[in-house]
Amino acid sequence: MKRIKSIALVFLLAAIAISSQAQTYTPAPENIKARQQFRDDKFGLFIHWGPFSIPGAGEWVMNERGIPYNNYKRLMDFFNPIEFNAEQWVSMAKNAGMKYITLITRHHDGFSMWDTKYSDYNIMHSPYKKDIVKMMADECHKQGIQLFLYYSLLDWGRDDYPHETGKTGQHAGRTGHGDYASYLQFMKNQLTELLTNYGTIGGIWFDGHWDQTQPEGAADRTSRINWKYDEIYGLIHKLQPQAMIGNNHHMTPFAGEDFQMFEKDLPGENKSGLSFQEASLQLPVETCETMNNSWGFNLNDNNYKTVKQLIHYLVKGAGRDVNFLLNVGPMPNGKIQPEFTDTLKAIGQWMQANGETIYGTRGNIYPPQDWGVVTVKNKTYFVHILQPNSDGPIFMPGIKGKIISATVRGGKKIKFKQQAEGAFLYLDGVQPDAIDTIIELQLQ
Ligand code: FHN
Repeated sequence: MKRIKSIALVFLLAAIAISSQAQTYTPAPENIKARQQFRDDKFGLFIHWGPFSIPGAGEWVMNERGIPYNNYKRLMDFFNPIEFNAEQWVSMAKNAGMKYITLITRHHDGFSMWDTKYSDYNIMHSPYKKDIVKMMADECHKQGIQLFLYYSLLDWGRDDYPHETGKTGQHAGRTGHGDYASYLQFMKNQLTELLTNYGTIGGIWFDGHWDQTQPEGAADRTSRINWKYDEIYGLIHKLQPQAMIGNNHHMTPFAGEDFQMFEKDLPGENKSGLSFQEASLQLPVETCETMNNSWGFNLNDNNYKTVKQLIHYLVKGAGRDVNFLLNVGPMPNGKIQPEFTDTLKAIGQWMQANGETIYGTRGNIYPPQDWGVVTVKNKTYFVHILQPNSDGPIFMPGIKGKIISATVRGGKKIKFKQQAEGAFLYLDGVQPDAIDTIIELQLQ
């Protein structure tokens, strides 16, 4: 009896130690530095790619069409992206003005895009037989751009994933019981590979937590399983302390996370129905969005966003201190469709000319207005006029600090008037820019 009591006490103390460890996570100095860098970088490329690209119907095709896993898995035998060229993808991102890339390493269909020892359902067993994560990591390191890795917590194929309580993947044909201890060990093994064999990693982008919760917006969003994030996050921070952890659970950040993400919304909006959460005031924030309406390659989706729409999203994000992760879904042969590459090129040209008003700036210093947003660097306010309302002046209510000059970017000085309730910027004779008229205010 005494022995049982002391064993129970040991377990209790271990549990307290683990949970207090999670709650008292102190990011390493290199992680704090990485967060600042991330805030400065502002713009990244998201890549949704894998055998799911083959049917050309988006990355949820298995689930949406109710394809049993054993049939779906055959896609691996046709995944042979001989046109893939890591150098071209990374250059394309850099030329678009992007400072990091977030690559799918394993999406919900469970296919691993690297040479993993822990699952046979991986790129080395496809006809391509080359480690895509390695090629991308090497190229990113060569070209000096950060690589983040997307990793799905949810798996539509594995028997040990707790599928009985999952919302999706119910037509996969699994009959056995989930076993989270086994699945957790599998994820830890794979994450160890990703954080050991591919050099410095910018961060891990988790997705799929929502598979085990009530729908978005429900009052109770507690998870049906204990994911043991303290173990997962602890492992990542131990292996690469600078690597930033984000989890697309669409909730307030959990202990141990280093950035927060929104999906298809800026904080404060909820057009997607996925964004009921408040934006974190402590952690860097990112939002991701698609070029058309799909993440993975979709033959039937021509709803392309315009260059102007995407630049506006980027600028509005920067004004709110939010990074923009813009997605492409490459084709199964490894090429990226021209509609995407053309748009990225045009965004890159804009960033070339105006990146100074975005990179390294901070937002949320001056609140968004109907006409646009303000990004700030030291004593310079970049006033981004995205929707010039009328011929009248731009009014900046409640602006703090004394304005000493106002200049159209790359052009002439303009008149302004500052009084107790705010400042007026007079745009008389200023030709509005088709995308963004930027006024630089110098403050004392
Ligand atoms: O189900 C995924 C989806 O396929 C895609 O990866 C997006 C990207 O944010 N996240 C999930 C939906 O929330």
